[in-house]
Amino acid sequence: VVRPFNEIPGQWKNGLVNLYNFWKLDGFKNLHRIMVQNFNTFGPIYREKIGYYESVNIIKPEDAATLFKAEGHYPKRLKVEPWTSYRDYRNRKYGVLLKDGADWRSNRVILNKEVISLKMLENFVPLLDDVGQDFVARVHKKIKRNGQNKWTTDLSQELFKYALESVGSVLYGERLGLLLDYIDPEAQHFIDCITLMFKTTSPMLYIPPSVLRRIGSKVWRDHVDAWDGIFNQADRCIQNIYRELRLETGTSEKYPGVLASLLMLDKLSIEDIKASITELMAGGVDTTSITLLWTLYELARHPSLQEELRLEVAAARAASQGDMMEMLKRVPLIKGAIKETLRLHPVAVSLQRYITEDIVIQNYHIPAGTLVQLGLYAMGRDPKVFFRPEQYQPSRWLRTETHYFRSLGFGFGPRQCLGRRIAETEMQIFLIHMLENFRVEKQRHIEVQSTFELILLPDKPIILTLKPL
Ligand code: HEM
Ligand code: 2DC
Repeated sequence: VVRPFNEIPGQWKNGLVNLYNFWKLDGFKNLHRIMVQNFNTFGPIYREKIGYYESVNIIKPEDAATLFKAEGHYPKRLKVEPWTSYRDYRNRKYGVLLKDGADWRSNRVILNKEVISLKMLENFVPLLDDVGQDFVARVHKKIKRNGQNKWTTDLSQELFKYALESVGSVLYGERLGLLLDYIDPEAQHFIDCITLMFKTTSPMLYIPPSVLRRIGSKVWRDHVDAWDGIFNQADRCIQNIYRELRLETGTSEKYPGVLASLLMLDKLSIEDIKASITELMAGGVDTTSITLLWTLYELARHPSLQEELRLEVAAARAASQGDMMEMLKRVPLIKGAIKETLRLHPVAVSLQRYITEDIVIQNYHIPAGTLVQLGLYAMGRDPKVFFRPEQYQPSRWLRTETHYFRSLGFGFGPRQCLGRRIAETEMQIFLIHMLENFRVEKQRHIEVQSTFELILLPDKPIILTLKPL
């Protein structure tokens, strides 16, 4: 017999007491580890209430399948209130990230064609390949300048620039110039604002932003400043393209970028376009750059794997005579490495949906309307789900191990990451160019772990050494 909702194990009776305990455990930074602990204590399903935020948590791929079958026609995630509050406060429209219902769907369908369809890849690849080439040229130059034939550094700032340059070139069809010697201080400010925006979101997840706003708390004010900086910079980029488009005469052959394509298509209002382009630009920086940093870290820790990947890239280069579109079809292990990085170091601790129908998971009844979370970080490290989960093994994604609902770093279904295609391509191209040019090493033994700042980030700087081959 199916057991009732109220019998699901966990601590969900007193949200305020739980919030206090959570805060005492420094839970804001440790959310992912607390989730692992809860699964160890309660088993593969538990119910939880922290503050006013209530959910059922699951960890099994089979249960994830049940969850996503019940997501309905308008899949809905946990609402990140600080983000919607900011827009309400400043009277700005929600983009596809924050919209829900029919409005979300009609925008998303149009954006899908321009942003995530396979057809667009041939437009994106040459742009992203240029950025990749400029990045390695920039690293070579840094190495020449310091005169030691190697460069030891925390690459994160460089990777932020690479990521923003990549997503910018796809969105705007032109270069922002972030890989040049002297960069626009406004662009650097944009990067800093995104980091601050994520950092100030997590403490506000459990306390209503309206309360923090009323008491004039610093975290809310910093959050507003961060989003203001993001929107101002995105507005400047969007205005530039808009102006150029009006001055343009005749039709050029060149792919004009996502923004210009959407403007010419004329199916979304300008305000809707601006809102989603801003989200894409902001969503495209810390996500891919941190994933690339984790990947370089893993490659530095596994030198023979690094060589194996280098051989794959060399063979792909030879077989495709340098045509990047062709090359990307011949690097399965590179793609496995990215999946493997997202398994151990996911950007998102969890995936969530409000289910639209009653379901049964682990023999418990869960009513429609419940927020159900798949613990993505916990699942990636669960020995019942992955064989030897602690080992970084890109080849597991090529072999017979089942992949059923196991590769979920970008989410699932119609509400999955809109930037997925851009992110994957940008990361594959980065790794190809880096492996062709440098050996990555790391000093001594420093264990780096994740810390939760809305997205998962390394808890200390990752220092790597790049040596020209
Ligand atoms: C949504 C992960 C890069 C833009 C999401 C979601 C995840 C995710 C897990 C939620 C999906 C769901 O609920 O099923 C990642 C990872 C990235 C990445 C792991 C890179 C390693 C990017 C990039 C962009 C982007 C580069 C922009 C170009 C978005 C947007 C959404 C989203 C707009 C909301 C889509 C919607 O609600 O319809 N991402 N992302 N992401 N991501 Fe990403
Ligand atoms: C954070 O408990 C933990 O891709 C919360 O590019 C539940 C939650 C809800 C939504 C998730 C968020 C978590 C992590 C960051 C995600 C976000 C949806 C989209 C966002 C996964 C798991 C992200 C990083 C987007 C951000 C775009 C934004 C900067 C405009």
